[in-house]
Amino acid sequence: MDRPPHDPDAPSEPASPRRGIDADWLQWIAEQRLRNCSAESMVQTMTATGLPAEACRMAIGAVEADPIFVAARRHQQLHAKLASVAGNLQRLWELDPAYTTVERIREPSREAFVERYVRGCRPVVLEGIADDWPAMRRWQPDALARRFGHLEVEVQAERHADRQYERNKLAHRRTVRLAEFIDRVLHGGPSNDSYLTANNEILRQPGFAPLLEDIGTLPALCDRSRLGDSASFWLGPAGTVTPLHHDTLMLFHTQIVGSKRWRFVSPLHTPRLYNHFEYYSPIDLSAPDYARYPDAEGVPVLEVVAGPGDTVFLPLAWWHEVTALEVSVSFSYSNLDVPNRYAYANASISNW
Ligand SMILES: O=C(O)CCC(=O)C(=O)O
Repeated sequence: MDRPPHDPDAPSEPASPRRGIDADWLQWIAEQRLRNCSAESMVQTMTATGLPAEACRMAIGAVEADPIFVAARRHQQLHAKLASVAGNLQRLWELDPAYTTVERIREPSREAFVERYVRGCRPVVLEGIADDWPAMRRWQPDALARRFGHLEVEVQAERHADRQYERNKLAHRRTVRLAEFIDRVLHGGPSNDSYLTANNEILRQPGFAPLLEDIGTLPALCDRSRLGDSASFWLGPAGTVTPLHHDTLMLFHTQIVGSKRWRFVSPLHTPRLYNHFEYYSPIDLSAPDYARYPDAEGVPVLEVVAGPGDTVFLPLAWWHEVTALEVSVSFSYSNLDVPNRYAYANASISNW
């Protein structure tokens, strides 16, 4: 490759084809080319920061000829192939005129449920499951405070100070007495600042064991003997938001008190959700930033509000964002008697 002409005004720097273009720029060039940005638009961006145009053109050429870039292109083509397979299957799903409706059903047979919702991979709300649950009478927040208020629980707190509160959930753990937390929930008004989430593990604590006795009939495909190990308790004010993510298993989520709005996005749309880190998407379905995340525009969102006694079924890998519309108490469980542990490869790109 030709070296750029020597610049007599820059005596301390030897001339180099990548003059002033450091490793960050080279990575940027590679990423933009992989997104099929034209060389000229990249040169414009680079020269706007003061870089010499000729050096920019040479660096772009050098990156494209680099065998490492060529290998990255091949992997990109494979990824694009898989994304198009998922996208085409999704087009078939969306042929269903009722695709965006979350059905509500009552007392399905085990076989029908497994076929249509588990293997068919569709979210659904089951009505009536909790009709015989003592929890429906006994889990009003003030009643819980009377029974368990003296016990300590772990909540997620100070979430307002951190946009990535769910990703950073371990840093937000705080221990409080349940009575104090419930008082805040009942009298503090709507807020997303603190929330008693599945991570609290309270159902594994001996003091909270009586809560499990308040759970009655389960959906037909649940294994009762594994309830204690697979269940989670959720309590918070109106306004809590669990941001868009997918789980690694399927679960049921029964609303006991108050209501939550569930928004779902198909797993086949994963390539459009910027899932660069673990199980999270940066897309806020309430205020999506399509300038920053253009591929997410037009992705259909399914929405349903679950009220007291409703049980949401979360099928495999479906993305979901959950907002409490009122003070809310709910109970989730993943003790399905079908295979329910799934591994996912993670991109683990934390700063993209
Ligand atoms: O209820 C919530 O806030 C979130 C529930 C959820 O995302 C889950 O169980 O995976």
